[in-house]
Amino acid sequence: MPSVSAARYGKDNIRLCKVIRDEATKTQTVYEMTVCVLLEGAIETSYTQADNSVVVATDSMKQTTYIMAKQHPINPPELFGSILANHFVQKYKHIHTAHVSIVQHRWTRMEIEGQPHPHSFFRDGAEKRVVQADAIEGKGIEIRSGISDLLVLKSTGSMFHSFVRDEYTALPETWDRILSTSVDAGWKWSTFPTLEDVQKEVGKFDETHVKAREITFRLFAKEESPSVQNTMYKMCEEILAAAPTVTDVDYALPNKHYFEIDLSWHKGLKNTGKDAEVYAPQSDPNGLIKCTVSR
Ligand code: AZA
Repeated sequence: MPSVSAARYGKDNIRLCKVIRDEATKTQTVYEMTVCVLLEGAIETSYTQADNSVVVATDSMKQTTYIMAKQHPINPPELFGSILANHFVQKYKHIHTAHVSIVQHRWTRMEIEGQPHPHSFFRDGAEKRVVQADAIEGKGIEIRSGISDLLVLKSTGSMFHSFVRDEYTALPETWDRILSTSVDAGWKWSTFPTLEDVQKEVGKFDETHVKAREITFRLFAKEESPSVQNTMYKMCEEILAAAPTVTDVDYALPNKHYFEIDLSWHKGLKNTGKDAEVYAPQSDPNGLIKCTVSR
């Protein structure tokens, strides 16, 4: 007899924007995010017996997201994700876990004639702040904060040598290469027993986001990197040291290769090794290096 061994459902790609108006300073602030809500619980009969009495409609999840955004702060996204996830497990007896993921998009304030503009913003890159907040009945709220799509490149200060060399190896060793990646990093917080515990720690979320970004940039830029693996491990170590209530840090870094181009066939033109100036950026295939470092 088959049975449902795992099920969750919800609304994905809920887009919302909130404008905060500070009347005192006549300054406005804009937050934009894309939210996914997925619920788990005693919902098997909706699959096996067409029993919709256990189904909170995905449209209701979307409406709830708008209402919660109206009634509560949406920044930091860790807090908003926790409020929203907690709402679903508190409100519906048969819902035991609510998974909320948030992608916060950048709206950076314009500087006009040297002054921050009160209500105009621009998208300064594809980088996103991401949050996964899961409210689990009987356990609490689990949060992973992170950064995604942060594209970085250094034109020197990166090596890769002494790797396995055998009959399958074509890659030459290098002591000086371009290193480029799109940073996808995350840090998991020790479980918050209640929503109040998330609220108590609310200042930590922005602070740790800024620190993790600073650590990522600084180590990327300053390290004489022997490999992506080693550099990302050092980033994880520093984030763990900087944030005592973070239990695990993870990175996923694609290695966006820039190949040297041998132009010696053309009148002996030198463009490799120390003479390399013109490179061929590769879109695929790419290396993909991942790790999780736990306290
Ligand atoms: N790590 C690197 O930093 N560069 C590489 C790898 C690797 O595992 N493989 N090819 N190039």
